[in-house]
Amino acid sequence: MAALDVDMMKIDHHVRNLKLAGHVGFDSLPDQLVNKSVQNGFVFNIMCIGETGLGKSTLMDTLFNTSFESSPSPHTLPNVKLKAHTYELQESNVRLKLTICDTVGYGDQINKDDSFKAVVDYIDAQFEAYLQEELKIKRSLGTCHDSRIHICLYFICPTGHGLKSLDLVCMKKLDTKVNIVPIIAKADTVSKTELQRFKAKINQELQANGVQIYQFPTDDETVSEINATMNGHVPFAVVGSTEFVRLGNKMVRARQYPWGTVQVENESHCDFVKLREMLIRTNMEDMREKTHTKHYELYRQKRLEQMGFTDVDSDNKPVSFQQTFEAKRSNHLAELQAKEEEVRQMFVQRVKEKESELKESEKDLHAKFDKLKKDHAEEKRKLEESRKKLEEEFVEFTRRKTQMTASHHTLTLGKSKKK
Ligand SMILES: Nc1nc2c(ncn2[C@@H]2O[C@H](COP(=O)(O)OP(=O)(O)OP(=O)(O)O)[C@@H](O)[C@H]2O)c(=O)[nH]1
Ligand SMILES: [Mg+2]
Repeated sequence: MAALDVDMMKIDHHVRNLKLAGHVGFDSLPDQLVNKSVQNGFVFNIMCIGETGLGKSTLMDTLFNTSFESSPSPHTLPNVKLKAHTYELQESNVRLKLTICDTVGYGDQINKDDSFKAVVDYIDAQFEAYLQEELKIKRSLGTCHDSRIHICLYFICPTGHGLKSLDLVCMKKLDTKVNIVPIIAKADTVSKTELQRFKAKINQELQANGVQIYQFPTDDETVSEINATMNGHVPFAVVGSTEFVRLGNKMVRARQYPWGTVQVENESHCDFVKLREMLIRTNMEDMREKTHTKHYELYRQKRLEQMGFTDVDSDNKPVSFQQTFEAKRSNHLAELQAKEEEVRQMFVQRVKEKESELKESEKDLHAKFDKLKKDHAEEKRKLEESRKKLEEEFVEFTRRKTQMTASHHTLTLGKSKKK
């Protein structure tokens, strides 16, 4: 390891500019990259957060111009769940592995304190799965399915009054974990003038609460102008539909009402086209990249720090992975030894306690035995005494009896002489 460090220090890092004498061919690198990406296909994961029946599934069908065949959710679930489905889509020769993750039962509970928790846990679980794959010795990041959420479409209820507290709490919890794009759902239910006020109110509330929503990037000059304009239209007011009406010689997605028709793709009717343009046609790659370089990076950094890894020590000197590992290993060993010592001490203490308990009971037993012995001797002595007394009494009795018998005999003899 030390030898390697010394060798690396000898490398001259000075870079010189050289001119090529002719065509070499590495100018095809961007094309090679495109070919490779097309061959591998792309992955994109969308999360839809919104109350039950707010038009999440309809909007996904509208956005990808297909039918994902979802079933409506009940309003009576005791807690929020997340449901993810993955689809393979193809447009021209580009394959897209699309995962749509839906909240089920969001905002339906009386106590909404934990509604966002399931969402946060789900996003973290996808990051954790990727991190665990990255930390393996044999990694298969290229082939394993990347399930990290690239965009979170937050469906705002078209009340016209601003955001609900659940909306703010949830978006605040998520803004460091995922690219949030808030949208006003079922925008055909809000009038044109109301909508402008509603949008302004939402933006002001987001700002006042410090919620960082996803900004379409303006650093790439090919899209900077359109993205900057679109940033000014957020939150997009969208309408979704699974029904089609004939417009000229074309069938278009629309919602029909007794007083007229809302055309989903008509920019004067709603912002659906803007949303599709921003999410799918212009910034899909940016959202994939931001997820990896910003949100995942933050998660990874926090987790590695939690595990005890660090880039620099307390003196701001670089610490290598191996040093951290060795420090952690010796810490762990020291902890183990301390634990072992503690267990040993506890064992010795327990043995001592048990020993003194046994000694105590042995002493008790001895005392009891001595007392019994003494009692027994006392009893024996008393019995001996009574026996002696009885014997004496018996001797006395026998003596008296003999005496009595003798005197009775003399008396009888005297009487018979008189006759
Ligand atoms: N007015 C109006 N109604 C809509 C819109 N989008 C969907 N709907 C209607 O709202 C109802 C619910 O739509 P879904 O797409 O099933 O809503 P969801 O959010 O997926 O519902 P769950 O999955 O059950 O939570 C359906 O009757 C749709 O036709 C919209 O943009 N405007
Ligand atoms: Mg649905």
